[in-house]
Amino acid sequence: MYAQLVKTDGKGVKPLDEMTPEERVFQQRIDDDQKIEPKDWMPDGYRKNLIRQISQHAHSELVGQLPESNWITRAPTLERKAILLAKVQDEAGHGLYLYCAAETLGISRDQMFDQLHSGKSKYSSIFNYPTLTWADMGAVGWLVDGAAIMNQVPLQRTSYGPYARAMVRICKEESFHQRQGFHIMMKMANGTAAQKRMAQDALNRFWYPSLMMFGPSDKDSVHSAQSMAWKIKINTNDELRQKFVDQTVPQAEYLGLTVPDKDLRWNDETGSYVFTEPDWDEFYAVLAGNGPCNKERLQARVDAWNDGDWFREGLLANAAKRRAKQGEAA
Ligand code: FAQ
Repeated sequence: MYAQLVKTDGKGVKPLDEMTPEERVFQQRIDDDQKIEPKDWMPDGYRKNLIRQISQHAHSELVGQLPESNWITRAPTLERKAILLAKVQDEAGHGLYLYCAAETLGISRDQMFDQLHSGKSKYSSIFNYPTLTWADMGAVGWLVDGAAIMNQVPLQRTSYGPYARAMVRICKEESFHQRQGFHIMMKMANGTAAQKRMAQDALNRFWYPSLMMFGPSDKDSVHSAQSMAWKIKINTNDELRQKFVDQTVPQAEYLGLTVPDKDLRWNDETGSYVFTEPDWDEFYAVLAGNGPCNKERLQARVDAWNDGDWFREGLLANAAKRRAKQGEAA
């Protein structure tokens, strides 16, 4: 159904009758909901677009560990510490599945890290905001993982097999992450007056950055039309943002917290909430590297890479030794 919209050069729409025979067969496979696998023929644009999206997703998982790992040593109880530790480790695992999925498209892990460290490749804007209080751990789990799941559940049906399969396990784990965040919010919102204030403050600060996670509004989305034609994306940014608002507002009400949007209202006709859009100037400023924590986050990743240099060298030296020994034995 999307065949008429397909752009293969990333610049213009390529009508069906201008496609090469290979492109037509490929599009038909997508339209028939067949999975594309690493050794299958695929248009260059499909490969590039997938590498872009999957690697940015992988980077988000890695950078996404930073705001939460900041709180592991300060978690209020041993149980909370163990849960947070497990969650942060899960995010590292998600990064690894995603890097592996991207590698099947012909890019190396080193190249992807280089793109992250040089600023060529993005990671999710949300992780450029600070986590100031323990309630922020609740807000991150509830809202940030909640938004991540909203986006990632449909991605289990994405057209590229390795990406779709990685998403299955990731979604299961994200679901636990969302619940542990909501549980923290429940405790805080039903705690002392000071704890409730902290919970409200966390919601105030994380609400709009969470809405931004879904990307620019559809009219400004560069990749949506192409990505949806290829089923790299299943929904538009605005569709998912709306679903997230519709799901989350009643949860905030249940917590006794107020969504920081004075114009928020239910629309009986559409059966959904009318809400205020995020400040898109702020969104683009964060994307351009000018968010509250951009420099700190990227520096932490670059430092981790540089600090691990001796370890990578050791592994390579050991591998070379083993190969040499095997050569001698042969
Ligand atoms: N932040 O044309 P579109 C997580 C960029 S989940 C930064 O609409 P697209 C779990 C976009 O890349 C978070 N950049 O783009 C976790 C493009 O720039 P480019 C990660 C953004 O790709 C939870 C430009 O704007 N999830 O980490 C953002 O069709 C808790 C134009 O935008 C995923 O990556 C943004 N928010 O739609 C971990 C899910 N939005 O590449 C730890 C998979 C847009 O041309 C703790 N990705 N941009 O330079 C997607 O679904 C899509 O890539 C979107 C963006 C929806 C993110």
